[in-house]
Amino acid sequence: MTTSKTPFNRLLIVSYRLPFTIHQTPEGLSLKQNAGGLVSAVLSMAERLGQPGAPVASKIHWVGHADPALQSVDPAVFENETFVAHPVFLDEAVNKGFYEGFSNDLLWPLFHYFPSYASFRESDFTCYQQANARFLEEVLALIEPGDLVWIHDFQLMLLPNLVREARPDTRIGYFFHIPFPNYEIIKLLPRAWRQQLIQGVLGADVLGFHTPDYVQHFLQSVSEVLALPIIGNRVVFPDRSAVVRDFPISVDFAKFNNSGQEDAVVAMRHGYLSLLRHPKLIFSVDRLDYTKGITSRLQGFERFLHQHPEWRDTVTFVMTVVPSRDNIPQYQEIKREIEETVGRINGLFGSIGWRPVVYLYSSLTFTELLALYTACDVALITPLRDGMNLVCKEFVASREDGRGVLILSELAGAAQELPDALIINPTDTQEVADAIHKALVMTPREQEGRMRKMRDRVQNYSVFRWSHDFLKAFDEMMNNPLELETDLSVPSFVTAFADANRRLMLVDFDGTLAPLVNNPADARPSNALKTVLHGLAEQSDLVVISGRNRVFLEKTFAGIPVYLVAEHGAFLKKPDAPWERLDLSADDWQETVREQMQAYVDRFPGSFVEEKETAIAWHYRMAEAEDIEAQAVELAASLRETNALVPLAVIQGSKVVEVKPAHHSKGTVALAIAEQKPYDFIVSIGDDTTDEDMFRQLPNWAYTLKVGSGTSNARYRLARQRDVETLLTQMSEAITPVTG
Ligand code: GDG
Repeated sequence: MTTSKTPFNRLLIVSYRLPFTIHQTPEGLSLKQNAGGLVSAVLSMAERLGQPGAPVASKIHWVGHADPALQSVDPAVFENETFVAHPVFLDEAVNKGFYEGFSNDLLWPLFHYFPSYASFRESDFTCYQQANARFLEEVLALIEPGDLVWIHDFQLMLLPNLVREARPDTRIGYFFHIPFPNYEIIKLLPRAWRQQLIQGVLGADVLGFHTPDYVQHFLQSVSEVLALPIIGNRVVFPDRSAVVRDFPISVDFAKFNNSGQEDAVVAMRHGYLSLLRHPKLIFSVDRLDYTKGITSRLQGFERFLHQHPEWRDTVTFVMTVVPSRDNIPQYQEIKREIEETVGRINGLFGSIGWRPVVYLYSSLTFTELLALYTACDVALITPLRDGMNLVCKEFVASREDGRGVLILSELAGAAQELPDALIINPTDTQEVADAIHKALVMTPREQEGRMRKMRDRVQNYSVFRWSHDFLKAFDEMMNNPLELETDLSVPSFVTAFADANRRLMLVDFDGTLAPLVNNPADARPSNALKTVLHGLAEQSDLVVISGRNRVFLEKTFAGIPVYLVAEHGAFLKKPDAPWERLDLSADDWQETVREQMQAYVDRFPGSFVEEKETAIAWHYRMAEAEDIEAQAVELAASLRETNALVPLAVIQGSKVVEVKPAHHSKGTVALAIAEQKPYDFIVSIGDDTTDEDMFRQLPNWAYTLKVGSGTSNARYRLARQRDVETLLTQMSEAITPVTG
């Protein structure tokens, strides 16, 4: 793994919980860090900074809520060799409304798609604001220039922006550990709350979610709730931008991989296996929560026992539920439901010598957990919704023997990374029953094949990769600012162009080579410009890179030896060669997209649908409705929901909303062309959001020119379309030998 330049001096972590406990030792009270994945990841960052044993100033600072009983403890106790803990003491009533109320009783159920469990209380929101403000006080008390503040999770959604407002120059990261739901769910929040929450997290420079789906959902909410421009994966503000990306969290692979053979774990494993005395063992462990799908998991197991009597007396399901929030009625209710279901299954199927479900309502030690991960034949992990789910990754990492089968819910974020698990829908008890059967009869060879792929994934994307990638995103952002450096110094640019040996020019069509016009069919480069292009194309590789279709481009540039790229990178035509199709995507999505766009044509006279070979576009330059831009945003948002076999990109250009397969773009083609030859001069010019992909993907040293106003990934700006013509003319003159 390469280590990039660290863009900060000290690291300040902020999370609701402090991952420490205060222990009584013979020398007095001392701070002990818990063994969670986040702590391991942060410790590895400490190593990266070369920090252990370093002076106090470079220790990692961790701000989090602590029990008010610790208020009287000497502050020196909150420090060990690596960490300084900064306890935030909250007023009891504020903490109740903030944590139990707004966080656990509203955001948790809502963001896990349980809206009927959500309680909307204004007083809770007030407490949430007050608590976030208290965390801010603590952060401000210790922040220094050059610090990076990394804020975690849904309890602290307002904090990034509070820090941004108080200290605008601070580098701020934010990571969201639970699912980010689609906009229909966010819409259930009162308008002011949703605005503050989204605005709140956008105070960060880098925002991380577990999966690409959550990122898309978040960006959709940003455009719906705040109508902010989004370029690529950045939300753009007038003075800065925020990068939004997926960073799948993981576990410390080596720790789990190595622990299975520790003496204590081996002894415990043997103890369990001799105690259970049944050949097959299924295992699950969860915190008590309605999102975990514990009852439907039991129902799946019950169905399996019904349908497969031959397995009775042979398989035991050890189901551990870790006590949690059981003072809340909903949690008491699911606990009762679980216990009833366990009782029913054991009563129906059990015998004197066999208890089908061994149910434990308690937490396990790490040794017990490892002994069960490594003893079981099947891990049955079936949440109804889970941001990521670390248990399944821990199970996989523990199986150094390469055996064992993972049954995993498709509604856990981890399912996107572990397709070699038996993926099930947790509400489908038949599917669960079938998967249990399939797992129990799976050959060792198949188990090993599946396990090897899953282990490779978890090993390659461990929690260290997660934290490393997150920090790297800051470096990348700092190295690629969105703000344009300067206006172009034309003489030095033209000289560099003329002096180069191998030149590449990538030029957009509409709004760049030709002015924007009401009817796209009327857009034409002038004859003078065509002559200039001809001259340029003879002495450089000139690529016209456009969203237009093949026929239009070929007709417009007939007789000029240019490269043509049509439909945003779907087709490429080299001079004197036939068209190549670069995109080979399925087109199952076209029908529904066409229908939705047609509905907008019916509503907004003057607008029309353009059918391309690989894309469909709704043009509304001629539509007169006053709120047409808002309507376009709405259409784009609903198009983003389209189900398709391939990922789709919904592009909002200048008076056009276009849908195309995501994996080709002007950027991918521009880069591919740029890498074909050892060019020593590259210029790309464009005016539209689709050109941003091109600006972003080309090498840093390329000249990237944005035409017109607005933020951009480009380095330079040309004020108007007609400046392009002037510039190209000067470039052409600089390389044309003077005759006569
Ligand atoms: C949030 C998101 C996301 C559980 N029981 C015992 C025990 N555990 C440990 C497991 C695992 C962790 O707790 C639970 O993993 P989750 O993935 O559910 O993590 P949470 O922090 O609860 O949840 C979740 C996660 O954040 C990370 O971003 O994956 O989706 O909800 O490490 O091993 N450990 C021991 N005894 C137990 O009884 N020792």
